[in-house]
Amino acid sequence: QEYTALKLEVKEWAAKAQSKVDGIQGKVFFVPATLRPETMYGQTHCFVGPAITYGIYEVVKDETYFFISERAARNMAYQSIFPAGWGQYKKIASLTGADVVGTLVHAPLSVFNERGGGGIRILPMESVKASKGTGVVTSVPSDSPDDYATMMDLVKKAEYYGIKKEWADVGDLLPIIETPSYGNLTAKFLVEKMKISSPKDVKQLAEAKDLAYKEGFYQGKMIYGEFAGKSVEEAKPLVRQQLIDSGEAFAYAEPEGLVVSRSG
Ligand code: ZZB
Repeated sequence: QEYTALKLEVKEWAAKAQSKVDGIQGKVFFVPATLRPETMYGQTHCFVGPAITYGIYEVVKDETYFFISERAARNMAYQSIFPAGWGQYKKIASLTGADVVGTLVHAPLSVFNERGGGGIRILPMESVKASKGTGVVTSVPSDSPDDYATMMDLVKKAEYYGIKKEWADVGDLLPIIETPSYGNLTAKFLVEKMKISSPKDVKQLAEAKDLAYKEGFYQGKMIYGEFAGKSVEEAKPLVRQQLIDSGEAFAYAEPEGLVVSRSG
């Protein structure tokens, strides 16, 4: 699985994280792995698993650090993503997802940075898998049913989740992709049509995700951004390359996928 790993720079740490990051010089980036770089204009939040343990790993001493899962750090060490030697990586801090909830990060291309006072918020998502990608997930509720359902739940139960309601509630979503069957807010359309009422409706959400991927990729047309007018299929590699060229993203491969394709 070839992901686009995106660099979301920390602007302001959550209070609970502060003591654990004291003394770090340079920039720290949350690094979500995505298959949908063409949707990055609509990132509203970045999700972590509250119970997952993450690390802050050194990329360039006193300059650049990544907040990711241990597993992702190990994988990146074998993909020449860290300048240290092959297979080498260095953890300088350990934090749980719960520690970083509320942190403000700047998300490349997202129009929601401006609405959120210079960034978007790190929020909790129970269904984040530690064993997939980087364990960090960027949220695009216009086009990802999981993200839409999670965001609605966070808004509804802000107090239960221990977050400020305005962190979750970003106002009107940004239409990015127009599709013939689901309109221009595919995820909202599918969640409502399938009567998905909670992020715990995992079976239906998996089905909605499948439909959203297929319709978006094969029928979707960009209606926002530099590639507006192009098909999603055409725009996807163009947005990805633009993010990589600007230094805001890099390629990250999921090793399981490599093993499967090598052996069969
Ligand atoms: C932004 C985005 C926008 C995504 C979208 C999807 C969609 P998949 O689909 O199962 O192969 N993701 C990445 N890592 C994790 C994780 N550790 N736990 C849970 N979810 C994760 O996985 C790839 C997608 O799942 C990624 O692409 C990411 O969400 C999420 F409009 O990034 B995506 C219809 C989907 N639309």
